[in-house]
Amino acid sequence: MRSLIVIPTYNERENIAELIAQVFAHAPTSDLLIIDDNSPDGTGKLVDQLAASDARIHVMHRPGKLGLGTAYVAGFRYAIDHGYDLVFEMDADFSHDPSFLPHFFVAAEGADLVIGSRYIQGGGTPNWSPLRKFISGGGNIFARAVLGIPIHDCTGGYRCYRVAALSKLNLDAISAQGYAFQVEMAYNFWRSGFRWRETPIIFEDRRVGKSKMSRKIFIEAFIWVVRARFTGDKVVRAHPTLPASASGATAASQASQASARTPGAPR
Ligand SMILES: Nc1nc2c(ncn2[C@@H]2O[C@H](COP(=O)(O)OP(=O)(O)O)[C@@H](O)[C@H]2O)c(=O)[nH]1
Ligand SMILES: [Mg+2]
Repeated sequence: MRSLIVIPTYNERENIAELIAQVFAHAPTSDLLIIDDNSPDGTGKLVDQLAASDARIHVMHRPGKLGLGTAYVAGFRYAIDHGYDLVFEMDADFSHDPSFLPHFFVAAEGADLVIGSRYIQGGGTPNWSPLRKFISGGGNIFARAVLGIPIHDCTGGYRCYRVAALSKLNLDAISAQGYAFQVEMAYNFWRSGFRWRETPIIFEDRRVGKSKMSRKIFIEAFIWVVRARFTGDKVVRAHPTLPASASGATAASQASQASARTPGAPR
């Protein structure tokens, strides 16, 4: 199994070196792709230096801040083009604790998408204010109710995708950028009948630096969910004639830690 961990960065110079060290401590055989959007704080230069002495580290430089969604789509394409089997999404700010990586590898054995979930037993956001819990938790309940999607954490961005399944989606048609991007990907996997699982994660607050998420990103997610409710049949499958699952989706029996459902049926 060849795996690639994609980490988009924008002004993460204070986090990235230590994060890379921790990622390799827990996933030494994985490769890393840092996608830096010309961070003014010099993150890109720093990762170039780290990459020079470690062949597992790859760096993609983009000219300016182009958003999380396009960064991940670029990472997915890189994984497809370079023959990886699994591709991870991970933030650079330690919110996604690298010590959970081994759990993802185990869960990925029977899944096309593994989502690190704050909203199943064992997961959580212990340091959040009640307001932040309400917004994130409420947003997920809203997405579940409106889209009929059974996934508990649709907005979380700590994930592992099976590249064979990803390559069956038309990535050109993915349009969302922020939290909506995560919902859009989860929705397309579910509606395509791919096998998905959630594995619990404890989401930590970022250690240093600032969040890049804005009110605009929340609004984008809200609008995306409502719009998808009415245009829901437009799953972005690359080849509509292919069977739905990458490997024959079945309602496999699931470990108690991971939550799984049968392939998503249209509402
Ligand atoms: N390349 C790139 N990375 C981004 C962009 N926006 C956010 N990021 C990175 O995406 C990850 C998540 O962003 P963050 O601000 O922590 O989001 P939050 O955890 O929801 O507050 C971090 O690693 C950021 O550096 C962007 O436009 N381009
Ligand atoms: Mg963050």
